[in-house]
Amino acid sequence: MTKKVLLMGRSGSGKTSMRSIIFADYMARDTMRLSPTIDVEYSHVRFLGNLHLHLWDCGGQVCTCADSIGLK
Ligand SMILES: Nc1nc2c(ncn2[C@@H]2O[C@H](COP(=O)(O)OP(=O)(O)O)[C@@H](O)[C@H]2O)c(=O)[nH]1
Ligand SMILES: [Mg+2]
Repeated sequence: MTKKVLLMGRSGSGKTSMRSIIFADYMARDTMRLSPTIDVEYSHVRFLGNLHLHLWDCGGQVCTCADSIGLK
């Protein structure tokens, strides 16, 4: 099964931290070093066996993000 996951929300709210901890085995303290996401960081992960997730980690610039995923 393949799913698209959009991580959207205010800059600094913890989207990239959440992605890094869940999918890239980051320790919580390592997220202190993350820099703000510009535009969209796309990645593909295989999760829980056969679940393919297309992760769209959107920056806080909502207009840019909406543009990137074709919402405007
Ligand atoms: N106190 C606290 N800090 C957090 C939490 N989640 C993320 N942070 C910190 O907030 C900052 C911004 O996180 P980031 O994941 O880059 O936010 P994003 O802009 O939504 O991707 C980082 O320094 C993180 O370490 C949380 O649940 N609690
Ligand atoms: Mg981010």
